[in-house]
Amino acid sequence: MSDAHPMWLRPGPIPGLAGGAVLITGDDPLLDTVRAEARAAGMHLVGPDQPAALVRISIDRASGGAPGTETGFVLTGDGERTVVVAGGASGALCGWFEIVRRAATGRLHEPGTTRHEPAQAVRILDHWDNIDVHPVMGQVERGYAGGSIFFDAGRVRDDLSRVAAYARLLASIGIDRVAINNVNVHAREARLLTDDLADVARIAAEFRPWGIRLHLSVSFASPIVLGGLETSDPLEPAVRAWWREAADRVWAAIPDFGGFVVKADSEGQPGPFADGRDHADGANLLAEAVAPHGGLVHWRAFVYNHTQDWRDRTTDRARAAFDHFTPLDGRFADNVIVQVKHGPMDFQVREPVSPVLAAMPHTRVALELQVTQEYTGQQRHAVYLAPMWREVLDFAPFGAAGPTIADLAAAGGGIAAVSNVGDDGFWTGHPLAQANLYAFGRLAWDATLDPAAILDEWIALTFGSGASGSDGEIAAVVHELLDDSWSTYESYTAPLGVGFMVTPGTHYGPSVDGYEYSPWGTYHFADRDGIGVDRTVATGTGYAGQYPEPWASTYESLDTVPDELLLFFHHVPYSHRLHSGSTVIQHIYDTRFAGVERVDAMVDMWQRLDGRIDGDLFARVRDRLTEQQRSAREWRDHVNTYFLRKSGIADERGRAIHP
Ligand code: GCW
Repeated sequence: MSDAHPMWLRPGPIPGLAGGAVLITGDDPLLDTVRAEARAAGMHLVGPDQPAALVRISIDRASGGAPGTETGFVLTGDGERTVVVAGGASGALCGWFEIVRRAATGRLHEPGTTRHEPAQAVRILDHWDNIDVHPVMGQVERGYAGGSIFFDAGRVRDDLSRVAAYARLLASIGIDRVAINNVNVHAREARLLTDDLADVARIAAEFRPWGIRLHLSVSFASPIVLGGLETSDPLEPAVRAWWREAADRVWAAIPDFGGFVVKADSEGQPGPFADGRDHADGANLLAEAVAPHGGLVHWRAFVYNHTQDWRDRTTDRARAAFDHFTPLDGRFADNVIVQVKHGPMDFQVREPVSPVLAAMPHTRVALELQVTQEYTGQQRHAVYLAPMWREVLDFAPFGAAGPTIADLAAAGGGIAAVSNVGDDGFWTGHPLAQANLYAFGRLAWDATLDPAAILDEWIALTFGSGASGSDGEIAAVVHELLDDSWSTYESYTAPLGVGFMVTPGTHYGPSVDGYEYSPWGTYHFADRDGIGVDRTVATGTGYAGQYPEPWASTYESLDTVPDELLLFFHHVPYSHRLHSGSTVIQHIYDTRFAGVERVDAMVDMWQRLDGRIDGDLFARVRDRLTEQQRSAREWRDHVNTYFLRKSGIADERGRAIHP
C-alpha cells in the first residue's frame, strides 16, 4: 500500500525551497502539518528572531491583511522570498501548497501580492465505495481503480496509511470534505452509522490533520433497518428522535464530522415517498438532527422514474429533477444542500447544463460532477475532463449578464464530485486520470482557471518541471495527449448530445440500442428517417421550457440550438444540415473516423516517451491507450454501421463501413 505512486506530490526536497529557512508562526494542529510539510520539502524551521526566512507563514484574523475566511490567504512574493498571511490555519495549509505549486511551475517568489480564497465554500468528494464487494458493481460502484482505500475484508481497513496519503493529496488541491461510502447504501454499509462508528472515527482521524471533514452516506430507511422502527416517516416523532440520537452519537465519536449524503427515492433507494412525504420533508428531518452540531445534509436531486415504459414518449427523464425539486424551493432548511448533477440525465460526455441549478433561488444548490469516468471511458480511455467542467461552470443560465453556474453554486451549496480513486498503485487505474482529480480540486477552488493551465501545472508537479530537456518533451507529449481528449472521446462515441449507446450494466463500450427498449429513460429514437429526442415545448416533452431565457428559445429552435446538443433537444432527419455545414449523417461518419485517427495519434505520441519515464507508468499508459484504440474502433464501426443500415445514406467519402 505505501509504495503507491505519489501523484502530484513528488517526495523529497523541493528545488528552490530545500535548504532554505521557513518561519511558521502560530499554534494549531494544521500549522504542525504545514511545519512537517516544510521539513519534508527540505526546509528548516526558524523562529521569529530570523525574519529573513525564505518563506514566512502566519495567521492574521484581525488586521485586514488577510481574507476574512479561514481558508483564504494573501501571498506576497518579492522575487526572493514569499510571505503568506492566512485567515486561519486551513488558509495557512492552502498557502503552503500554493507555494509548492509555484515552485514546480517556475513561479517561486514571483513578485506581487495575490489574494486567494476558495470560490466554493463547500468542496466535497463523494466516494461510491462499498464495504462488501458487490456482485455486479465490485467494491467501488463505477470505480475503475481497484478496491476501496477505506474498506477491506468486510470492514474498515486496519492500515489506513493510504488514506493518510490521500488526505494530503486532497488538502493540496483544496478539498475540504469527503464522503466515504456509496450513496447506494446497502445493509452492510448502513451500519457505518452505528456499529462501525469507532472505525469511521479512525478514518476521520486520518483526514483531520489535513483540515478535511468526513461525511457518511446514509440510508433514509435507517430508523427501520438499524433502529427497528416500523417506519421512516419523516413526520413521525419516533423517527425524528431516532435521527437526533444517531447524529448525537456520530458527533460524540467524531466532533468535526461533516454531515450526511442522501440518495432517496432514486434507483431503488428508500425515501420519503414511501410515506407520502416529499423531499423537503425528508431532507429537513435529517437537517434537524445534524443542525445542533453544525452538520450539513447533501440531498441528491438525482430522482427519476427508472421503471418507465419505453413506449411512452411523453415521459422524459431529463425533466424529472426539475419537476420534483423546483416546487419545493424555499422549503429546505438552511443546512440542506440540494446536490444536482451537472446535466439533466447522467454524466454523459455531452449534456446541456441542468436547469435545476438556476431554478431554486431560495435553496442551497450544489453542482455535482463525476470525476470517475463512468460514461467517459472508465479510466481505460484518456479523457481530460476539465474543459467540460469549465464549460459547465461558465454557463450563464440567464444570459451573459447574469450569474454563472459557478456563481450560483458559490452562493449556495458549493461543489461535489464522485472520486475516481481506488487502491490501485496509480490510484486512478489510468495514471493520466490523476489529472482529473487534480483539476476538480483546482476548479472548485477557482472556477476561472484555464483547463490547459491546470493541465500544465499538474504535469509539472507530476513529471517534473517542463522547462527544458527531456522533461520538456514529457510535458509536451502529456499536454498534447490530454488537452483535447474530451472532444476526441465525444467524436467516436454517442453523437451530437444524444447520449448513452453504451453496453447496459457496465456502461463500457458501444451498444447503440442497448437501452433503447429498456425502462431507464435513455433513448435516441433512431429510425430509418432520423434520430434525436424532441424536447421542445412546441412538439416534444417540454424540457427546453425548463430553462430561463435566452436558453429556452435557443434550445427550442433548430436555428439556434448548438450543434453539439442538437440531438438532445430535437428529432431530425439524417439529412438535416448542422450549423457546421455538414449533414447529421455525414457528421456522424466524419467525426467517428476522425476520432479514431486522433486516438491513433495519441498512441504514437506516447510511444515517443518510451525509455524516458518510469517503466511501470509508461507500460500502464501504453496498455490503456491500446485498449482505447481498440474500443474507439469498435465505437466507430458500431455507430457508423448502425446509421448506415438505418438511413441507407452512404458516406460521401466512400470509406469502409459495414452494411
Ligand atoms: O450514473 C448512475 C450510475 C449509478 C449511480 C447513480 C447515482 C451510485 O450508473 O451507478 O449510483 O448514477 O448517481 O446515484
